[in-house]
Amino acid sequence: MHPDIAKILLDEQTIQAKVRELAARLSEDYKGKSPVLICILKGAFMFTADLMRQMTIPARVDFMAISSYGNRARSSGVVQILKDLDSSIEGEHVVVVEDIIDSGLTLNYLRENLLSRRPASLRTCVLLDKPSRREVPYTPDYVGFQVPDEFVVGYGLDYAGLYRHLPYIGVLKPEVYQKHA
Ligand code: PRP
Ligand code: 7HP
Repeated sequence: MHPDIAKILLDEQTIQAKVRELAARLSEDYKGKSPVLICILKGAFMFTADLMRQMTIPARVDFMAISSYGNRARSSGVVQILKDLDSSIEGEHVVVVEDIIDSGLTLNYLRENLLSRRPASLRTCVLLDKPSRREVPYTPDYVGFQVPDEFVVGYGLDYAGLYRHLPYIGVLKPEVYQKHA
């Protein structure tokens, strides 16, 4: 285990089993269609890659990068698009892929933004859900795991840009935060 990690919440095997399960559900639900997976950078890159690899239907992938809001913007729910999709999603079946939903502000904004582009359908697939942190109501269509209100890293999720490479999801030791505070 990485020395900065206090405990492992979800080990590699558990994550990969859930990814296979979600991929199977998506492959069944979108049978006969070719959905577009929209990977929200950076956190969702690993989940999206593993998910797509386990799907048994043809799918395309596109990427968006969203600014992380400061405290002031957080209350207004305003998010900024740093990198937009390369292609139009008009008439497409869209699945937004996220590593985590916390306040719900990011996905709430994205839903409105993407719906205005008139996709045939729009659903959301998140690996982790922290329902206790929600500031705006949002229920993702596909959820891997519900997690408690602890700051987690690994499998794409970062603290200060680090720990994304870990194959498991864990809770950081408090002294790591204190060092950066
Ligand atoms: C994280 C995560 C979601 C968002 C969820 O992104 O990937 O996009 O926060 O939080 P919310 O539900 O409170 O809006 P982050 O800003 O950490 O950027 P990153 O993916 O580049 O690490
Ligand atoms: C964003 C985020 N990034 C990493 N770990 C968490 O627990 C997080 N919540 N919201």
